[in-house]
Amino acid sequence: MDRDKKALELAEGLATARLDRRAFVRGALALGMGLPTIAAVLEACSGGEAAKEAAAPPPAKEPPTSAPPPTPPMPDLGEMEKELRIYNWSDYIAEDTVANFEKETGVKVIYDTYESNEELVSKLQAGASGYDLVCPSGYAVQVLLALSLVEQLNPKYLANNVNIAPQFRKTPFDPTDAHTIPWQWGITGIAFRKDKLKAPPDSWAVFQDAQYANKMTMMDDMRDVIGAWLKFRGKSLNATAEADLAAAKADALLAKKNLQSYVSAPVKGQLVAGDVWIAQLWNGDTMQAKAESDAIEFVVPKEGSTIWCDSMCIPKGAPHKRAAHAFLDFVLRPEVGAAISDFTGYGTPNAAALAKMAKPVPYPSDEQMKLLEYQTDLGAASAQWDQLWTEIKAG
Ligand code: N2P
Repeated sequence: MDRDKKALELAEGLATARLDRRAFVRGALALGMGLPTIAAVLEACSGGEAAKEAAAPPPAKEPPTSAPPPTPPMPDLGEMEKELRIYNWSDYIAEDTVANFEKETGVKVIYDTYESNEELVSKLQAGASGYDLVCPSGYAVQVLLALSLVEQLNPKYLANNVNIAPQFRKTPFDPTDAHTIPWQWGITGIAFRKDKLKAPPDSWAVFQDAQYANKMTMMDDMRDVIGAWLKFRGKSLNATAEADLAAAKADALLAKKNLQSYVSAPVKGQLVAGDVWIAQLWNGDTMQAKAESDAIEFVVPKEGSTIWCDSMCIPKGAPHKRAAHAFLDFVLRPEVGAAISDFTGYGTPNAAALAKMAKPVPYPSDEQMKLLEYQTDLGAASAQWDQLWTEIKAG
């Protein structure tokens, strides 16, 4: 049986309740299905409610219309452990955050980094990762929840969660706020060296301009690369129509001839060194590079782009849950949250921290939001997106 047939069988199994969500995700990962696809199928089989919500900016917290069902009391987490293991995206925390936490609590922190949601999920799925805190993007949270790989948070230890801005509560991927604490939000766009270019780029078309061949990179990220080419043609970055995807593939292959590579955060060094002049990149990482070379600028292409939010959560079976909660409550302090976002260059979902930032990143205005889109359910076209990305990378 070929891969497409197997994928279809899995999706049907989920839709007809022959497979539960956990069994579906295990099978899909074993088949090599991408996380965006898995999240999309889960979304489709849940009636698409989350996707409808996610199409709009994060909703404000509404007061409950009826009394919530009684929940069993959360277990006490006991004494603070001596150690804490954190697994986070690279360059996504202030330089002294961990040291300050260690000094205050006496807890020893082991801090490792990753470059993609796929890397994170496969590490957790392999089991016994030993990590106590991780930071997936929205659709990866959904996959981890379906795999029962996330612990519920105990609000008793999170007094500072009152600082979280209403826009970042009750998100589509954690509708009851039971599992995640929002970490940073950001935007995908184009980083460039203004000293090397005749004019600043203002369109995704720049990646198809042969005069910059071998001086450009795009991110190693299916949703952002195909999404960029969809926006370029005036489509939603969640488009599923065959003709739209075919056009995106053609555009991506035209651009690929000019690219040095597909690379995400590590491109910063190449931008600073001047080996890369134009890179598809996130806004915060661009600001970090700019701190080393003032010639670096960031632009959101006129055709539009992606906005996203990543969240902290505790993997199932984490050995140091008390210390994990202590760290979350520590980073939810206004001054700690402000220091993190001042370093990363990303937006903070912490309203009290935003007020204290030296270089505040304001939430996008309604006008800017017209250019930005959250990634949502790809529906029946998910497998096609996976296939397209494979073809683009091989092409
Ligand atoms: C990495 C931060 C970007 C996270 N430096 C993208 N979700």
